[in-house]
Amino acid sequence: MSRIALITGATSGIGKATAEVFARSGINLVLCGRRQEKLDEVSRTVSSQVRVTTLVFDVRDKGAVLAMIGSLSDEWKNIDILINNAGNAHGLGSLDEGDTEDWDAMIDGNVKGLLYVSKAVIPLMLERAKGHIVNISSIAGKQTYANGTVYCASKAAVEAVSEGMRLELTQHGIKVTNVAPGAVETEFSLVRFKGDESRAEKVYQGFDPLQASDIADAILYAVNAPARVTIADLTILAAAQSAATVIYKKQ
Ligand code: NDP
Ligand code: 8X3
Repeated sequence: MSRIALITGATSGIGKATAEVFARSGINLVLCGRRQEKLDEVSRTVSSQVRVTTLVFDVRDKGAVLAMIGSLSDEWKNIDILINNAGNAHGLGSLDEGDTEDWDAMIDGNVKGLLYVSKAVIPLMLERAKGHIVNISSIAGKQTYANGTVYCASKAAVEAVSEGMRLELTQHGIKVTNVAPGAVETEFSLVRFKGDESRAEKVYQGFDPLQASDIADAILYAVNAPARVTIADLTILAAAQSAATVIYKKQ
């Protein structure tokens, strides 16, 4: 089989777009997410181009992560590329008023979930002395903004994990790429604002936001770089965005 990529958060947004872009490049796919019906939809879209299998689990559930990835057949365990993409922001508010369940969702999903998936996949890469891990961080991992403190902290942790992984894994032939997008129009804001569509839409109004495919194209570039090249860190902003909270919007 040609290359295999395992993508978390493949049901929507950046993960789904990465699945589509990878499929067009002949990369076989292990698609992961919590929503089976969405995974099936993405799987149907790409299955004429590459081989696909799906795994349904919540990245916060350590047992499920290890069991589901462990349940892959020997052939599918030959994972060449891991896209650690699953994650979300939950809420936007000050620490004193913040909902601790939102904090748990962000720290458990964006940080611990990424670690659990990596713990399941890294030994498979070490056995073959090759692999490429792409961690989806955020501009929020590089620049903290008020009312987003916990989300920003979770993404700052991803930045640290990317650095640590590169320090540990380079000697074993495993590349690590950290991708830090700015504002991408996906389900991200809908999740952050708990289904409030008009509030979510406003985030992307008045400028031309990044599309999920823009990030997917950059990920493909990183995983297709020559063997001698590691794309260590990519920060990708909309042309109208100059910092985490600075977006030039037309009135
Ligand atoms: P979406 O909401 O469109 O996609 C999030 C994906 O993550 C979904 O497929 C969702 O799948 C999955 N996911 C979320 N929580 C869990 C969980 N606990 N267990 C398993 N899967 C989970 O948003 P994006 O595509 O924008 O987000 C993808 C990544 O990009 C996230 O890490 C986000 O923080 C990051 N990012 C997004 C930016 C943006 O502006 N959109 C900017 C910078 C970074 P399901 O619900 O089916 O489980
Ligand atoms: C998502 C981008 O700036 O809304 O990570 O936090 S931002």
